[in-house]
Amino acid sequence: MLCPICLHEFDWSEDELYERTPAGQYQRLSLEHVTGARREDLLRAAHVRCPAPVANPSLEHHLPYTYVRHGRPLVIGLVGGPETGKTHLLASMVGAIEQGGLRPYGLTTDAVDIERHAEYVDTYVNRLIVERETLSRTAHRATAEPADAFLVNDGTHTTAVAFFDIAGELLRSSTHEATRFVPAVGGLLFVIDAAAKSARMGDDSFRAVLDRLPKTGGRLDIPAAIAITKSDSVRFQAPVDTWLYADPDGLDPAAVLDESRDAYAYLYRRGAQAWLSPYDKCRKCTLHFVSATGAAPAEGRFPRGVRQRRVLAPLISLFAMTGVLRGFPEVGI
Ligand SMILES: Nc1nc2c(ncn2[C@@H]2O[C@H](COP(=O)(O)OP(=O)(O)OP(=O)(O)O)[C@@H](O)[C@H]2O)c(=O)[nH]1
Ligand SMILES: [Mg+2]
Ligand SMILES: [Zn+2]
Repeated sequence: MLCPICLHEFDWSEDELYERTPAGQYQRLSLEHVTGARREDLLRAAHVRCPAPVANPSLEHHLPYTYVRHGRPLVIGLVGGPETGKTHLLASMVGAIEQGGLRPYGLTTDAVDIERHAEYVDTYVNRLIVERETLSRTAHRATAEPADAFLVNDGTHTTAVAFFDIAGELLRSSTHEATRFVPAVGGLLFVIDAAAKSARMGDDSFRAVLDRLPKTGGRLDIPAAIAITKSDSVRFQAPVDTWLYADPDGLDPAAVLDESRDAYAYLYRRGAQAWLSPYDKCRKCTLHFVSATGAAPAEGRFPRGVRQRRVLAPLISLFAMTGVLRGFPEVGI
């Protein structure tokens, strides 16, 4: 197993499981003589301790058993500069998943860690979608843990998928502790702010992350999707309007290719070639117009409600390129 928090590789066994107490501590969980539904129920909330040596007990960490049980997880990293819209995009994507947005693709989901997922939904998704409030900039932390994680089942197999979303400034560094998940990523979600003024400069976080990952023949084998978010702010420009209001159901590789081509041309025309570096560097990369909120906030709120557009398209594309979603023709250009 690969620990997504510290990148330690370890073996684990079912005899050493932990449960979380209401106070947030971990204590040994004994499943001796526990069978049937009760056992399954306890297992769903059980944790495995990462055995990596730590300098300080506060750095000790546990991973949900459901996360390690399904083989190697898919780690998806959101990459983009400060305030590009990463946190709103992830909250909006999780909101769309909660509303059954993956069902048309034959995918079902469960939380990896029920409590943590509930906490994420409460502090991010509900705040944005129910309370209609903007989310805060992501705090600088010394370590990174997944923001949220799901078990995704495509009808034949289950993959654990974990999302990392750290502050944009920290992504520029290749040594900061919070970026430790970078070498473990199996899918990259690059986020571009459609409303950004200075397109020519590109994005330091793209460069830092791309430089750090292994390449063969000068290119990366890690699939990438580029989400041009806040597309609502440029929605009257062709061809953004066509794609932003397109019918989102179903995965049509031809449509993915067409949208990628249009989005590439759109960025190119704006002189944003530097933003296209993920496309140049990754063997498989798709581009998408999305909007996490449907409109810009006014005084920290979305008074007319949050209407996300096409936020699951980049995710579906990543799922198809990484094999989480099988039974669909290859996508990726
Ligand atoms: N118009 C519009 N504004 C958005 C959208 N998504 C996010 N925003 C706004 O963009 C700003 C930054 O969004 P965040 O999600 O916090 O950006 P971030 O990339 O997580 O920023 P850091 O955490 O600092 O790296 C906020 O004021 C949001 O309200 C969108 O889809 N459309
Ligand atoms: Mg953020
Ligand atoms: Zn670890």
